[in-house]
Amino acid sequence: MFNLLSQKIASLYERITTKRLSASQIDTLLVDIEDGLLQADVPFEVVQDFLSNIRADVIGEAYPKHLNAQQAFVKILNHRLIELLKHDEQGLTLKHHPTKILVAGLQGSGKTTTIAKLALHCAKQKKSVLVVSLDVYRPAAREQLAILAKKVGVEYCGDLTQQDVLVILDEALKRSKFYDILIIDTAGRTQIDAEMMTELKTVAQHAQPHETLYVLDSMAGQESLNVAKKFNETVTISGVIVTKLDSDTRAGAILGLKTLLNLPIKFISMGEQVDIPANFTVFYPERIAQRILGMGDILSLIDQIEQSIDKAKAQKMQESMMQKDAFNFEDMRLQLEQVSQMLSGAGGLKGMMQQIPGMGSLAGHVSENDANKAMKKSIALIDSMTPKERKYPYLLQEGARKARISRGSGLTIADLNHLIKQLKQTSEMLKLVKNKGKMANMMNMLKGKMPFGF
Ligand SMILES: Nc1nc2c(ncn2[C@@H]2O[C@H](COP(=O)(O)OP(=O)(O)O)[C@@H](O)[C@H]2O)c(=O)[nH]1
Ligand SMILES: [Mg+2]
Repeated sequence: MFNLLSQKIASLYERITTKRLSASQIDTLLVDIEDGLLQADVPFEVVQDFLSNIRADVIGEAYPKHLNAQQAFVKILNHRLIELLKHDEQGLTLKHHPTKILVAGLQGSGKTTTIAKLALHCAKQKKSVLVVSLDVYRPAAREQLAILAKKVGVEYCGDLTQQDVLVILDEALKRSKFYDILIIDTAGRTQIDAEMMTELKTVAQHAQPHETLYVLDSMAGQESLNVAKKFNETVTISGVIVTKLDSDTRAGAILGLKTLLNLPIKFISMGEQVDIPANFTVFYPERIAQRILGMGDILSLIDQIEQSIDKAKAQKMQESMMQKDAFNFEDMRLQLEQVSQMLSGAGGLKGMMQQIPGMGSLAGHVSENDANKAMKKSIALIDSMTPKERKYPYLLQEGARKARISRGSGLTIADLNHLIKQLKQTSEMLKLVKNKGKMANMMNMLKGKMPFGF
């Protein structure tokens, strides 16, 4: 899947020869990306959104200045692709006992095959699994599941001659008390019909499933999104399993699941064999994005570059704190950057405070917003200073410099004075600690990452 798109992106990558991506350059690239996405069957609306985001990244703040133009191009694309695929909702909720999973979708989409794969996936996590099929309409549909269940070593439940769907379901619900998981297979039609939807709704009301998974055939194209929408209106879908990703199809429709339907993909499935674990895997947006981009080595190179930049910055800060008496605005800028990076990853300020022994109780008293604002203000002020001023804070005794900096940052002289005071306090605190020989201790405690004023 996505082979053509990957090839297209690779050829665009080759065409970037300048050091920097300009806005006009990106416009020509975007035309080709648009082509590639539409050819891959990505829905038009999704493509337009995607392109305008990429464009904004190239001309805006998000441009990765530490990378060359080729790398920046890959990084931006990768980030936006992941964003298209990543949903807050991930994985299965298996906390109930038994956890009831209802599986729905069109006929031939791969429901029965996928259920066997899912059952094996759960069994591998030491869960006992019971499966049942309510497809009483197609001859041998239930036998198919019974045979596949045996193949992957899980129980099949039910009398294969019973024709009443709710009787079969009731029996399965009763027996499921002895299992961790019950997976319910349902009947499908080649296209949606009212009768089938009514039955599905009744089944769902009766079974009260914890997860309702929709099986989406990646070969079905964009129409599959409309069908998913109809299913979602009938029984609330909690996740999607995308099947037949082994086939050479234009699987672009799956890029619309989150944006257009707000549905999370939970698993991807490939191959007809049910007992090969690699044929059924948890969905990782990063991996699919990488498959679309086809630029694994460049992405890991970018990773390495970014890690070494972070390391070098941390090293520099540590050295300057250990060796110099005075703490300057350069150091402060570095710390602020690290703190804000850390905050964005640690569940925000409160999340971070809760992880620090003794600070948990304070977490309730801080305002995330205020802290963010203060941090942004400080950074804006420091960015308006000349390199010399950042290095030698005593220069800021001059009124003209103060006026220029506050103007440049759009803030007031009072804001700047406040920042200077903070710098002095930190500097003094550091000297004090250092003199007492407790630097190592403090560094340990703060791990070089604590913001000022805490
Ligand atoms: N290549 C491929 N074939 C699949 C996959 N999943 C299911 N199939 C095939 O698709 C056909 C329909 O599958 P089935 O599970 O019976 O679909 P159902 O009608 O939704 O229950 C069968 O021939 C399966 O072997 C897959 O991921 N890849
Ligand atoms: Mg079936």
